[in-house]
Amino acid sequence: MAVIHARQALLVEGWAEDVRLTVADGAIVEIRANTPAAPGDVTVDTLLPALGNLHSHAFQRAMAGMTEYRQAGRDSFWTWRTLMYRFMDTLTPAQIEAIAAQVYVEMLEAGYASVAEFHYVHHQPGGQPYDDLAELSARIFAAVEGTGIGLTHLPVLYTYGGAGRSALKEGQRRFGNDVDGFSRLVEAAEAGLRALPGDTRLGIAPHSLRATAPEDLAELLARYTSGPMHMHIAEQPQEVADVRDWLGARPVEWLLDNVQVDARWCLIHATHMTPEETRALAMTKAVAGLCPITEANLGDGPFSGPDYVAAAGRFGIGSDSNVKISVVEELRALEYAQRLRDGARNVMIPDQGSVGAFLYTAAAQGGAQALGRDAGQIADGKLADLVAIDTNAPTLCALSREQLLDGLVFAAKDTVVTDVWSAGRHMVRGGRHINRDAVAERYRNAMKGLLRDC
Ligand code: NGQ
Ligand code: ZN
Repeated sequence: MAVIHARQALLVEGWAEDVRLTVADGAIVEIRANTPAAPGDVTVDTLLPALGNLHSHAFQRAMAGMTEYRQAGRDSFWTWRTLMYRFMDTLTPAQIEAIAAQVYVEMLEAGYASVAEFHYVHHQPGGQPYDDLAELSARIFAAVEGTGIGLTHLPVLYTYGGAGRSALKEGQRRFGNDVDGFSRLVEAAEAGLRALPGDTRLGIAPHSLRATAPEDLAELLARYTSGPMHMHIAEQPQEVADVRDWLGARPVEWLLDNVQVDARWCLIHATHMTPEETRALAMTKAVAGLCPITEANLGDGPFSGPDYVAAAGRFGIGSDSNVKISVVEELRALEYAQRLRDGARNVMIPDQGSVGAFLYTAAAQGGAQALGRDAGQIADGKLADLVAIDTNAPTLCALSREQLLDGLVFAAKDTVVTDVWSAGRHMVRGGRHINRDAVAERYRNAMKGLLRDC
């Protein structure tokens, strides 16, 4: 059992002062406001629910900064993807583990308590399965154990190279499974998952409409009837056109017409939607998995924010390619993309009010839903996914409580984060992950090996 004392905390009912919060078995078991700290309490300034990161491909972190060099001709999402495939193709299990550990340290230090790892590199270079089918899932689990982040593991079904059941291309062989092979892989991963803490979750991720097919998707949904279901959708105009040529409807339109999309679903990106698709998606109670930094980096486009939030659509944020891991910058980029497109301010909110508070609290709840985690709010019985920030920082010190989340989202640096707990595991203290140096050293060594080999 541990007790945290916060000068102020954002509870479900709103702000409270002098809050003593008791944590047992990873969950919040008691909250008392207007109560002074007792000896032995961990004392912090301002306590908030910590966000879940709803979309990550951990290994892509290691190529941050390597794809920003303009080649002859026009670079695009698709040329980036070719470079990513090439980079991915030499990664060893040990390198994947070292990279994931570094990524998870950075996520925790940024204020994420948990991550949905959208895991699609399954096989050896060339496509031969490892002796343990779930070898690379096991490497993710090892990184999770070493860093204390909460995991929703999402093994990915990736069967085809593109829309219309085309064969996997050269760079995609490490991803490939049919539905039966995929089920065996999930089974193998489940054994390893059971050794992780009780807040760990398993979900399923058909990669995208283009990497699967209608009959396979139906079979997948028949086999896995509960738990999170994540899929990339409508990220690029070319993908929208390819799916329309193949299935006769736009990706989001097709999915909503053919599959029971509900609150277990998280649709990643959902960038290119008509107003009708946007409203229809909002009605399903699924979460839109927005990854604004990556979407900007890859040239995807801005999300249809105004229509979606007006229809009470749920959303959360993900760091996707992990080119930059930052909660505050992710939320900032989401709102700024809307402002740049619309020539307006304070867009991503349905009514009047604090945009920062709306973005932060909506993303906390949407992220928790997408990860299948009973978290996202500070309340009795919820997982203790918590982040403490220092409101004495110059970027925040002049703000009233009502302005604080606006300051956090629009002005602050990640360095205002002092402490992070994931299901009660106190992994960040004084702004540093408790294993930061050892994990970074292992990462540097892994990168030296990687650069030698490729
Ligand atoms: C991914 N990236 O899963 O990492 C994809 C590219 C693919 C984004 N969708 C891989 N941003 O499409 O095969
Ligand atoms: Zn992705």
